[in-house]
Amino acid sequence: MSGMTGFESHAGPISARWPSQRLSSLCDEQLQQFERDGFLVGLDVLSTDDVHELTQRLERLGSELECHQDLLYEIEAAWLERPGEVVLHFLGAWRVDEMFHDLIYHPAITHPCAQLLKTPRLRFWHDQVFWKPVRHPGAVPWHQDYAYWTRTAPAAHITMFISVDEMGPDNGGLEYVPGSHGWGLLPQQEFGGDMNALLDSLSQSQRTSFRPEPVILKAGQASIHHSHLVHGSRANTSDRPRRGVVLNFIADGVKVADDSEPLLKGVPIIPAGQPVAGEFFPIVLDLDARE
Ligand SMILES: O=C(O)CCC(=O)C(=O)O
Repeated sequence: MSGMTGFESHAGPISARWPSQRLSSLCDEQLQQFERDGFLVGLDVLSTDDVHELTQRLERLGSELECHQDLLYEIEAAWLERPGEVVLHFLGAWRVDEMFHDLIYHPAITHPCAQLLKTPRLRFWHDQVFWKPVRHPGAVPWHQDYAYWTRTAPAAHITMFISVDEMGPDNGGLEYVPGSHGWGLLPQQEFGGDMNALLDSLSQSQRTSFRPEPVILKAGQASIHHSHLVHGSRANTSDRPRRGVVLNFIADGVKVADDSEPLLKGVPIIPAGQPVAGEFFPIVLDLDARE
């Protein structure tokens, strides 16, 4: 992994940091719930000690963001221009910090995602951090994740949101629109733009069904959502920060649909039609190899 990360990493597909024998599995009811609603909430992913360590590492990373610009894939441009108004959002922490790196192999994270994508081989796509400081007005406009990912196809992508802090409506918690994963692909939304801009693109019946539900998580718990689920979040009106570490995965076999630019900043171009693969997109779970 030389040059790929800012640390010496020897972690293979199964990292020594996590107890690799224990794969958390979703039950049939959860699988059906995901099919119906497009999301699951309240998954226990990180221990109290892990949350404590991740918080410390995140705070260090947040205070040194400029030093890591080479390794990070992206620091949200709108945040750089208007940090007092826009949520801090950056991609690529897994290349900077060893714990963020190892997190992508965590069995309580990878197995549920593989189950929901119905794949034996789960591949890492990228990570994201969404950070709302205390009493911060930044909202994340309603959006679907796949609207940002059409450079890869087919859509066999999934998102896990891991809450670093206790999260609810008062601190600008995530909100999901149940059933909206069945609405087809809607236009991409501008980060830092109008929270409700997406509503202009909804049909009358979609507007009628637009009933967001708050996602309530304890620190260390996670939610998982479908690549087409409409979600967003409002301002943090509380005295508590609201930080989320988001991990995005794909089923092995997803291909590059557009090679006019690298898939992510600094990543070698993979020709269109070729599967997404290579050291930047490692296999994080291979169920066939475990047997
Ligand atoms: O943290 C937020 O409010 C937005 C998170 C998000 O968009 C995601 O998890 O895909």
